Amino acid sequence: MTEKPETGALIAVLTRAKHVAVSTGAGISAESGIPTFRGKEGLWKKYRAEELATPTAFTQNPELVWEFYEWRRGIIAEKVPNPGHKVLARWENVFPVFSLITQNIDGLHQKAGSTDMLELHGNIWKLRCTEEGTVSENHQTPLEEVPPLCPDCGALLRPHVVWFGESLSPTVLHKAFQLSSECDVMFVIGTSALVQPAASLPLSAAEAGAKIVEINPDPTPLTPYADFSFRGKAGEILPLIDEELKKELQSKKG
Ligand code: BV8
Repeated sequence: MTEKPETGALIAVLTRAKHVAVSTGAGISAESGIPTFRGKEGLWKKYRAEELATPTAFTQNPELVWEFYEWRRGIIAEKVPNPGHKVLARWENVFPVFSLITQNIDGLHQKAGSTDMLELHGNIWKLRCTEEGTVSENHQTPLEEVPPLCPDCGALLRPHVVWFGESLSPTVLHKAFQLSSECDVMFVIGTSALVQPAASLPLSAAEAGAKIVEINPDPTPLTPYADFSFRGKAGEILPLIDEELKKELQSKKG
């Protein structure tokens, strides 16, 4: 990052905020070494989402889809949260109400200490029985058998994630839009703002009067709607904002 971004106006908003929401995408995990989807080294460059992260692909070739998820599980398993994740974990106890909503399935927010969040698209460390619908946690890398089978009924297990063309959990989606309409500020961090319905959350927040803060090295379709736009990396920008916020809250305490 070249110059220190101007954060004064944002800090003034944050110290008055009652409810701060944060929506994250793959970019928040980029500095942890997890490839994003659309970046130059993006996951989708090697694979096409439509070929792999879809129910059709899984029905047609569960082995191939599982190879894709095994490869990602292997990458994610050894990665650790970066300073951006850690600031968001701290913010759970800084604002009167704090909500974290993520599109990511890597579990790094939990590893950083975030305890209460909405995972819009599921979690790569959870498996779901295709027959019984039961969900289990499994951190084995590599898996003992690929594709994994349900120990109870023998049916195929699938990643407990939302694929393209699949609906999100109505409960999770309803809660995400409710939080978006209630917050005073919504940070939108590390997302290309292309995938729906996640990309509509900040617009819903803005319509309800929230200030929108975007953190992204690149502009996105959301940028024109952002009240504050920081062109940079989450792992650098968030600690800067957090430092200024700490100073301001300390000075208010006297
Ligand atoms: C659904 C889990 C109803 C699996 C994922 C309306 C309009 C148009 C299309 C649709 C629509 N409604 C539904 C659709 C279809 C589709 C969709 O949105 N398609 C897109 C491509 C147009 N949506 C769906 O299918 C959704 N289902 O709506 O159900 C329905 C049912 C049937 C038919 C139609 C509708 C389900 C979507 C969920 C798909 N599952 N993940 C898996 O991961 O394997 S999506 C997956 O891709 C991620 O979870 C994430 O959501 C998305 C990737 O987006 P980003 O996170 O933004 O990542 P990306 O790489 O794109 O961008 C990274 C950003 O970070 C960049 O901007 C970069 O600049 C920035 N960055 C990089 N480094 C840093 C950084 N930022 C900060 N710091 C850094 N250091």
